[in-house]
Amino acid sequence: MSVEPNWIKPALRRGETIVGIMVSELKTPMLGAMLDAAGLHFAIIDQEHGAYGADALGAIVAGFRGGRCRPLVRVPDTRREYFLTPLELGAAGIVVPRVESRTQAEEVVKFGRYAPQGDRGLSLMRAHTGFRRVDKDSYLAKANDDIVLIAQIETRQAVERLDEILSTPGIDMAFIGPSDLSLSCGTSSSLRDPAMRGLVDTIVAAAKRHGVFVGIQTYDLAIAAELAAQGIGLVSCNTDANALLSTLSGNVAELRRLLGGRVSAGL
Ligand code: 3PY
Ligand code: MG
Repeated sequence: MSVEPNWIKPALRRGETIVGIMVSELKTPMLGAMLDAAGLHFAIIDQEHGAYGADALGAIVAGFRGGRCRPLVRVPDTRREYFLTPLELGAAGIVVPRVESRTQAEEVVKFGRYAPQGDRGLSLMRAHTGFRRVDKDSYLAKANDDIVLIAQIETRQAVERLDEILSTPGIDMAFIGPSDLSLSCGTSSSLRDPAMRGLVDTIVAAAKRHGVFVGIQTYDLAIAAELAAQGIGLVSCNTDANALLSTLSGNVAELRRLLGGRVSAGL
């Protein structure tokens, strides 16, 4: 938890859909304010595929303070130090790629929650407490409740072990990564493909069995709406790179349609 209100799990419990973006390229500290102004509910700042070191992450996460849009951080791997820095910078949750076993899911909880649920290291007067003197016991209990711990389900092995992963106490959400899942399972990555939809259905059913939320990454808004109706509460509906490229290439195409050959073909 940061001292910022972490309203993600309460909204999901009310059955609301929360909408956000995966950010892997942009590094401006204004990002949080921009995404908040766009009406997004969360951003996943991606340290798996994106090149964000601790310094860049610190500036970016700080830029979300005061808004409703909440910063989640996708860490590169399941390691203690990868969790500690984003959480103490004030991340509202941690997304862990390629969770494939009970042991790994237990490590996610160990690194992401304070004792007794986990074994997160303690340092209180930092960004996650707003540098305030907090009452330790109530802060730790609230942080343990508020932080969203998200296990990515994106390999065949993870699908085969859904029950052991999603029954791990302290895991809040299964996040479906269609790209890696398709590669691992030999299907299309399109959520319109029946084989991929079958995998999604299997994951959603397991999540329901174990009372955990489900999230997904997709650009396909019609499918996102279908999946939301099916119970997928967290939808990451774009990436920073795609949002820029699709808008700008569309602008060029539209001007070419309006102006024809007057728009330069380049060198
Ligand atoms: C995937 O599709 O593999 C993801 O990790 C989503 O970002
Ligand atoms: Mg992936």
